[in-house]
Amino acid sequence: MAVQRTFSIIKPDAVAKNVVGKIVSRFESNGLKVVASRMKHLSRQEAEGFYGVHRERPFFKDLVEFMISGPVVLQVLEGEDAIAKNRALMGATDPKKAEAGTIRADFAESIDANAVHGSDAPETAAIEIAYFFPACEVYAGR
Ligand code: RTP
Ligand code: MG
Repeated sequence: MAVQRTFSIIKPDAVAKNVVGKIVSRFESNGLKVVASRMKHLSRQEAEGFYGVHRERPFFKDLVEFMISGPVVLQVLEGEDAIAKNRALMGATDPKKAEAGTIRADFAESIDANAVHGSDAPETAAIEIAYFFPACEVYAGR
């Protein structure tokens, strides 16, 4: 498997619970390296644009409201098989269904307040990274 980059958001619930370091530590101890990082309180427009693929879904409005309810941590993670690896570390979307030991099982409250976002494919990772980080703010991991 090749080295990949994936886009991560530590969502407002996890920032409010003060578990940013614990979550980043899971990335780092599983072979993912932080190569870009910024804290930001998203505007409504930014959140709607980011989650544009979900615009027609019934949960879209709640999702946007939640994502702008407080600051988030935006990061690019780099490593072997980074996209699938991050998804595995995150666990299922609904924390009640997330495997024990995953980030969502350990830190998420609900399907809305579910602690983290991670890209689901190489194409979306590239789009999501570029949405928040100019290339000059993403640093080589090795
Ligand atoms: P994410 O994009 O945040 O990494 O999560 P995901 O791939 O596991 O889930 P996705 O289907 O992309 O949905 C994006 C976010 O929308 C919220 N959601 N709510 N109430 C619902 O049925 C529902 N379904 C999804 C979640 O916060 C999910 O992370
Ligand atoms: Mg998704």
